[in-house]
Amino acid sequence: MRRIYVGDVQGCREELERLLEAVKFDPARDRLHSVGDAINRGPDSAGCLRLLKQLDAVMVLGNHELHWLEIEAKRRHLGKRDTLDALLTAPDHDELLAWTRARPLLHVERDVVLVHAGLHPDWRDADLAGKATELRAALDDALVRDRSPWRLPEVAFATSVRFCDPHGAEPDDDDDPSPPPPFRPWDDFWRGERIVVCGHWARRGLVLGPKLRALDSGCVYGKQLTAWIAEEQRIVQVKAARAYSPITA
Ligand SMILES: [Mn+2]
Repeated sequence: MRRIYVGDVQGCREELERLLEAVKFDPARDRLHSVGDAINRGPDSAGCLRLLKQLDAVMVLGNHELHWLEIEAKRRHLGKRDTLDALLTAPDHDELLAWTRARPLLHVERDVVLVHAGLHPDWRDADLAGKATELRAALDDALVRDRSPWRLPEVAFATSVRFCDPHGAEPDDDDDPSPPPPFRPWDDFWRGERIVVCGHWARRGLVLGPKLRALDSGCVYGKQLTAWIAEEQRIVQVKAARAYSPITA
């Protein structure tokens, strides 16, 4: 079996389909993994989720999936740049929502951990499976109690961190311009044996480190959609269908 990890798709279904062709994806032999943010900003969020669900992909939740859950719970409204309308009225909306709600925040394998944005410096590599269970239980509890997942600091961290300090505190401002020291990209403070596969940081783009595969290469901003094939130690990219536009998140 090949494990194929794909970066932030954000509604770019056509590019996801082309990427699956480019890696010669075989559902009998391969398992697709998504870093989350499969939806929003791009043209076909419902189509992306439908495809991931149909392929029984592993997906961790990203900030855009949590945003959608907040809209469903009527705690948030659609924003100006949201492109979720067709998802909200899709004929299979309920199935897609149920599938998405059941996704984890961390997916821990023997040699790889999948997370949308990043890992907190206080978390221990040896106990990531325990942390995954803990975060999922905290999210379930918040959803059952009709409370916002954004009020759970660890859930917010996993789905939205870019810069942090050695204790995991995040700067007030975003990543443009980069915040001053002691803030550093979160992975500067993470020490673990597993390879971390993540997304979320389009402005930083594709980053390949000894233990890092940061795969958000800005497809929805007109750049590329990226896959990493673990068993082949190989990156595959397809070009975005849309023209380049400045990265805003
Ligand atoms: Mn994100």
